[in-house]
Amino acid sequence: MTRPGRVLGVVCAVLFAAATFAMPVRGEDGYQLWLRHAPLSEAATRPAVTGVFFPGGETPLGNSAAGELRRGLGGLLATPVPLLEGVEAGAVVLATPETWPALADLDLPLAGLGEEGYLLRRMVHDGAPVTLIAANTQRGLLYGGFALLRHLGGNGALEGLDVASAPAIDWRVLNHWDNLDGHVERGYAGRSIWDWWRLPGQTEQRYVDYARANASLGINGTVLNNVNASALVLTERYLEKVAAIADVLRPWGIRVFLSARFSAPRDIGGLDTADPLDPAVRAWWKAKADEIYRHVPDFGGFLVKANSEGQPGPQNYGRTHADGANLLAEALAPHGGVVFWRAFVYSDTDPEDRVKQAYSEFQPLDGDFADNVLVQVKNGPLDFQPREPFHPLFGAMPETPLAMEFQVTQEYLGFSTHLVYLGTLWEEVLDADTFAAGPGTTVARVIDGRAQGHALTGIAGVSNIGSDRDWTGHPFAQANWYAFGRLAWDPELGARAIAEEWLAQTFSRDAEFIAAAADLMMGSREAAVNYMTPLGLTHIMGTGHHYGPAPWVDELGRPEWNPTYYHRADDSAIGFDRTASGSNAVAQYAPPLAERYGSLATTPEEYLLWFHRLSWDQPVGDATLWEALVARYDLGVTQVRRMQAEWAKLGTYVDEERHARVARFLEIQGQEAQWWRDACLAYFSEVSGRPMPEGTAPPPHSLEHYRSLKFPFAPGDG
Ligand code: BDP
Repeated sequence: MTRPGRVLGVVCAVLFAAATFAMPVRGEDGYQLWLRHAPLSEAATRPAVTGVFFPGGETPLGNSAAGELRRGLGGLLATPVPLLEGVEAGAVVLATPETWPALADLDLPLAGLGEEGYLLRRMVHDGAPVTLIAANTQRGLLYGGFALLRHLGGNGALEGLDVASAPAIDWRVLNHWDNLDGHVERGYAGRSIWDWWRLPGQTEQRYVDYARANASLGINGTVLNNVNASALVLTERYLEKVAAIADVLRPWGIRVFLSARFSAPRDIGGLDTADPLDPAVRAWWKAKADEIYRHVPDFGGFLVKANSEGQPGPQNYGRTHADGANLLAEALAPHGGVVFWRAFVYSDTDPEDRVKQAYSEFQPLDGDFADNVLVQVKNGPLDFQPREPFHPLFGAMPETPLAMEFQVTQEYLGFSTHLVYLGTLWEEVLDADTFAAGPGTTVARVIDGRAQGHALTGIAGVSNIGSDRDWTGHPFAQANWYAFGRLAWDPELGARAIAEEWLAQTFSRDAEFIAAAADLMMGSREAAVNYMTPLGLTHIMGTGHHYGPAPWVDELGRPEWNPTYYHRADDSAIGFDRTASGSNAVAQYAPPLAERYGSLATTPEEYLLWFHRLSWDQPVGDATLWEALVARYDLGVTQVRRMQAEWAKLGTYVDEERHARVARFLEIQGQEAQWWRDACLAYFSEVSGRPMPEGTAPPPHSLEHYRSLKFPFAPGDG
């Protein structure tokens, strides 16, 4: 380096250090998500890293990997991290066997890591202590780099580092329910991040930062548009826009998918039918797929909602879901694309218990789907409720790869106003034992393909991302995006460990802070269940927008849209009998579970009213059912008050801006929890004819008051 260069370097380092050191004390707006890379506090204990050795060549993925690693390490170490010309003491080596032949001599277990896995290892090379990030591909290096940053960002040490990791599931995909006009169905964080109007000419830095955040978790696909799809997205004009987004996401390993409207051949193709067995329709989809791949050579494929809630589908022509899925699969197959075909169906003419319908329709089609089709199943048989048992299709279609669909956006869990950490909900589902291939056949093992030997695997999360500066509206809703990505990579990770990682990177690495804030997160979903739908109640929210309580609604056009359909409360009993004496939905589960849920004595309390219809006087623990219900609602409110008090104590660890924002949201959550409790108890007290138990507070308003509340501008409506 020449003298002026050296001086400039020193000045830059000082400025850089000053800027990054300043980060935690300044108010933060949350834009950086978990990628803040705030300086490790004790300079003396910072890992001795001198730079990044990246004998990579100039591939887009490799450049992303090396650039992001330098950026992240620079933040953590509060000093710029240079690219090195060779291996030296303190180097982080970022290499594949192709780019650095020395790897071959090291006898590393790379073979099992596939296309996406990575290895992190502390080692001595030619006498120099170095940190190795090794992978078979540049994509693996990208994920490995982020893994090292996550490790260090969570106070992890370099010494002794030895990690090998590969994703359990192939397709780890976000589903955006974003309309082409910018409205996000069930979106609570502003408008769509995709500015379809300005595309393709203008792309935004936000697209890059979106891609970085997803890549940091290993998310490798994104469906850009709503499942309630407009066929317009498949027209030339929009495909150019799609291609522009794909170009931005590609260097971060993310492939673009589209939701396809099944009637597109009619809507935009000039045909008079969309019958999947019609040769002209088949030819149209083939030509359309070819056209898409001309714009986006690595296009991922289609997501389809068909014959569900008014969407067109193969049944309009007397065909099956398999006929429909296979039509699109055939068009995509020559290009390597896949179809995610959703199983979220219930019919407007079928009087069968709604939670049974998807199984009844799809299970008989097992084995009929083409090889590049995944059937995408929501986590529970109803619809993303605060608590449901797992969907009985998991395990019941051994010949068909099933993809999991989780809802990251909090449609039924307080929008982005409530702090509800969903890691625990998803862990509960993934760990559930289906017994499909004997005990231990967890949902996780079904979707990662191990239980039934599937090579093609997938998991989808309905995104909670919007144009809000902090992406998700509530600072803690970022944790749900994060947890989805981490569980998609490894569905056997623990929700608490994920929460702790996220907290350390997002707020503070202080152990006391992490312990307290993780406690708060871990209890938050159960609190929401308690103040919304305890003891197995479900689907009692407001009509249309799904905001707030409305258990009284009974006049909607279709029976299964009404809360009264689900809770069935009258003056003698409450709950839905799904045992053999009722709808027998229990029979859709493997025998050990059918038996467990079929008997009141063995049904866990959290599913009581989901599976059983019970007298208000039914003993539950030491109380009657009515008393237990009131106690649960009260507990939910108390839990939120406790969350408020706990958060208030954590002010010293978090920048003022985000601390205050969370505190205000918790205040709203407390008011809304109280409202849920009061409105539901006012209603159930009236239908049951039971007074509030002694020692409990009567709802402050009449039932009429709660019924009269209207929310015409609630966000996210469909
Ligand atoms: C429901 C949502 C609706 C979605 C539907 C779906 O209310 O907006 O379109 O799920 O998943 O929960 O298709």
